Amino acid sequence: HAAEAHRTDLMTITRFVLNEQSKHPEARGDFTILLSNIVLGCKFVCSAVSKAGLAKLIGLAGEINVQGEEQKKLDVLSNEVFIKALISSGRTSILVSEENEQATFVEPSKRGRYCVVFDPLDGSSNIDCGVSIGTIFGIYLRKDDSEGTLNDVLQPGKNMVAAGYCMYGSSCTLVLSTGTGVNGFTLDPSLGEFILTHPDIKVPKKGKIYSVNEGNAKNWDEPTKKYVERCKFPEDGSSPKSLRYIGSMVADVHRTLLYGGIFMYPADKKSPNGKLRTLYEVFPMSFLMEQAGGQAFTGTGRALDIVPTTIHQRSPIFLGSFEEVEEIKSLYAAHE
Ligand code: AHM
Ligand code: MG
Repeated sequence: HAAEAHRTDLMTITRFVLNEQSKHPEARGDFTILLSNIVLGCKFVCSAVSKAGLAKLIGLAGEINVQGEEQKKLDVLSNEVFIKALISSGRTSILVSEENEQATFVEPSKRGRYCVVFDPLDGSSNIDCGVSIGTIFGIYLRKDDSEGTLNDVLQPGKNMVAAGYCMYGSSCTLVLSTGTGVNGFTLDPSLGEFILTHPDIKVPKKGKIYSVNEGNAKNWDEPTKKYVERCKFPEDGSSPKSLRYIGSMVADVHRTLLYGGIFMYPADKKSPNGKLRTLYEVFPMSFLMEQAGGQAFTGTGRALDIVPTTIHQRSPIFLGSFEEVEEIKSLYAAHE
């Protein structure tokens, strides 16, 4: 018989995480509450991003909104929404946001076991032309004996208990890993719920796409130059790879995750640590890529092994399909 017009058994993100948690009898539901606050932030940003063009139009009428406040920039607004939602969850101790110079220490009465590192609106230079942007987040569990200090977030990425991103694109997609694989959820705007649409995402072993800002090529090191040269002029007679670069990490990584290939922001002579931030850009994306069966490499080692010393430090990154990252690793090994 024809497929049902309406699915009646919807796997929402909350139901999904509750199911996962029921496998851990010690779980107290704290993670579910934390995640639902992150989801709230994502829904807010999704709605604000989709109205960005209109907000501009309204802004033209005097730059001041009905409450008499000046229009806040979308990235500042998004940051405030996430900070407030995370604090009010009562499940966090320390928050690190790309938008804030200093970490936020939650007041004792509202503290919980988790620490969240995030970039509330990554790729914000793309807002005004309507290109996909996103939120990136990583979650640590506070160390047992800790009251909540910076050391709780200056932990290697492999210690994260969960990581994810939300992409504000042609649809709003949330990709999440709690350390047992990767799952993708799409916001159903009529329900206001994220529904499981991409169960158990695996990145293809090999890929035909490379993604990098080639405008920096002049300053690259030898292994990076050689890898990209091979993408264009393969030495084994295979077809050249395609180049895709949006300049919005969430969108470039999302495509890499689904279609395979490699995304890179390498070191160069001008930026010896690349551009991307270790804690809330490199770590969450590396965590997801490994959980999907791919790899993430810095040019010297496994990205998730980095022990950060400051909250806003940067790191070069090569991540994606297992075989592609294997190739760049061997080029670096040969270069030593
Ligand atoms: P941002 O945090 O200031 O938005 O910068 C991060 C973005 C990433 O989304 C993207 O991968 C990268 O910057 C692109 O940089 P470039 O323009 O140098 O290629
Ligand atoms: Mg960013």
